[in-house]
Amino acid sequence: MTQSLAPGSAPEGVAGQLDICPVSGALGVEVRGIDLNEITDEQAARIRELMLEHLVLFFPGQDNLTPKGHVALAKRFGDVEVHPFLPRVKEHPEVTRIESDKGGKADEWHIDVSFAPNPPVASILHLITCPPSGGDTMWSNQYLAYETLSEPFREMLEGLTAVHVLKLPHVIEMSAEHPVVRVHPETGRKSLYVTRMWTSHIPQLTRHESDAVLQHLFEHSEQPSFHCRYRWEPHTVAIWDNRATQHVAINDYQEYRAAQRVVVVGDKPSSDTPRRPDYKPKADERYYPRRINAHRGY
Ligand SMILES: O=C(O)CCC(=O)C(=O)O
Repeated sequence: MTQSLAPGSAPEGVAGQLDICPVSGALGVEVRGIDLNEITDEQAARIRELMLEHLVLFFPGQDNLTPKGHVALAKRFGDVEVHPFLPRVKEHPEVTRIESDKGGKADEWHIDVSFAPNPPVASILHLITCPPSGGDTMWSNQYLAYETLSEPFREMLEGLTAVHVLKLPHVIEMSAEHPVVRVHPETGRKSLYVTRMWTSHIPQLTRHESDAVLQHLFEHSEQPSFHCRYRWEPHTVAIWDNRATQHVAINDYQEYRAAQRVVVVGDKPSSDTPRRPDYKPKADERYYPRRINAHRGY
């Protein structure tokens, strides 16, 4: 399908035509006909619109994209931030380098940097080197995850929060509390906002309740009918909405794989219901210690 840019925007030849092809029924489109190294205001607006609609966009053939261009692209969508601990590209601290031979295999479902008070709104990943086979990445649509829960279960989740923790002993510790169901600030839609890699517990529940609810939400939100799976070619760029998706890099290869990522700074996730600010768990139901993710030490 070839779609023109936003109605009334620049004529063909100036802003050009975008060729858009769905990757799955749940989310994700491949977009061709644009050079991300230098985009116009109209193209930036159209990309944002497409991201809000499809949640993850793939741009193959971006061989020209330099680290400088990558940062400039991200700045079209907001401020960019330096990752708290991942390796950085020399002279471009905003560009995180993810290399398989240095442990850069994000092979558990996660939302980027959800342990921060203001997790990124969007992430932009540039695949530099791909293994000959394998190394795909999957995304899951968290609007669908929320909308397919039963109404009583959704009601139970409203107003609850979850704690997201990063704990690397002797390196860094960060944590943040966010709504379990967040309201997207641009679309107004609700999505599930818990993730296996970072979410430790729901502080308003007992340990057993929290473990059981989170286990169910992890399994529910990771199910294949909410996914797209992308087979990378070198110099494909992905842009995703980090507020309504989670993702996982499949660890099924031995060879070298490298990618570079820039994230766009976010706002504080919000919900449209009270967050039980006065709630105090009784001492004997206080959450401690947790079994889900116990291997991480939280
Ligand atoms: O390497 C990938 O495909 C995904 C990397 C990732 O999980 C991330 O950038 O957060």
